Amino acid sequence: MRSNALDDLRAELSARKKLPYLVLDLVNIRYLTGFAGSYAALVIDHGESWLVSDSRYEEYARSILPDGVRFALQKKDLNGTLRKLLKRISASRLYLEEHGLPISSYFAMKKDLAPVTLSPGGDAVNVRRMCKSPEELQIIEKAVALADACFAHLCTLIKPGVKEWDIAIEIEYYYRKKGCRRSAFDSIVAAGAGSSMPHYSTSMTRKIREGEMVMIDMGCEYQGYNSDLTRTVFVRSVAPEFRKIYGVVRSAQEKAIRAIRPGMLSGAIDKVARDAIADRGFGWAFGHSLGHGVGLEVHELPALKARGKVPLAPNMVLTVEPGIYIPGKGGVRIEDVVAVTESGCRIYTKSSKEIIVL
Ligand SMILES: [Mn+2]
Repeated sequence: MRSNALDDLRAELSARKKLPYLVLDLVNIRYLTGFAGSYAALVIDHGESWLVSDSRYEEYARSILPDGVRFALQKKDLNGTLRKLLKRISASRLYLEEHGLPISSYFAMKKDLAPVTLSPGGDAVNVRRMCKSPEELQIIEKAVALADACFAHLCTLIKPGVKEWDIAIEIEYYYRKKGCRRSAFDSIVAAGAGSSMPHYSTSMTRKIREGEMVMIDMGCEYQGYNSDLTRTVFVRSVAPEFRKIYGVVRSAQEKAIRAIRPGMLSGAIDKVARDAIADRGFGWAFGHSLGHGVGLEVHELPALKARGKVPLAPNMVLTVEPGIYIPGKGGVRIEDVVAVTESGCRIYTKSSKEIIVL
């Protein structure tokens, strides 16, 4: 939860005449209120806000909700509770955070809340979440440090004969042992040719062999915030082709990081890395976007993608993760997390980008 986030959002929505506003995205509700349960809706209005949830969460919600947010117990269904609330504040219109609302729920809501009109409310919370508070930055930096420490630990375990799956399990164990509730996503441990698939599914049986690369993409969720780290290491030796590819990826990644500063468009950063890779003849082998925001979600706004139109701003936290993938042979990806500063960016990730041979 970010303190003041709800007040700041309310002021923005009020200025844009978008109150009352309904938030259904649970991550956004957590950001605004601290509520971390699995079922809730949040109605934001001028004076007060209401968190709607059911009896499973009543005691918990009442104990953590900040001033200005009241608890509304849903006895039957959400729409019935919303109807009562909207009547109480004499609302004739409700603005919706549209993303993630199933079409079926939308039609049911439209019918059940009539004559209240439903209107698109835009994506105000996700947009606000792009720029982190000092407290959020601190937690993310710690989450990144845990990923770095985990990677250093893995480097002591990777050797010929070890299964991808064993490394993946070690990642889970390490993070939980260090106080993380979970890893940020299913860790990717891809040995040899499997590493040519950017989102390879870690094998339970595949053993790491001498002369292969191992691509590891993993992150943790620490105090609600995520990290994301990719390194590609080599086992015993490095094939000349992949030594070259590693150099191309690394220099593209470092160029993109050097280009990050407030005012640059997200798409322009993507282009720096994409052009650097294309100039070396590997443009065809880098298909995904360069990176993404990281915070309460491991993938959030802004997307560092081709033609991305988001101007970077201080305190955005981004991944920078170009890769080159050669089908049937293998791939290299290098990913750091950086925070945009007033004049450039700070690299949170400390793991080495030199070629690592284990
Ligand atoms: Mn990533």
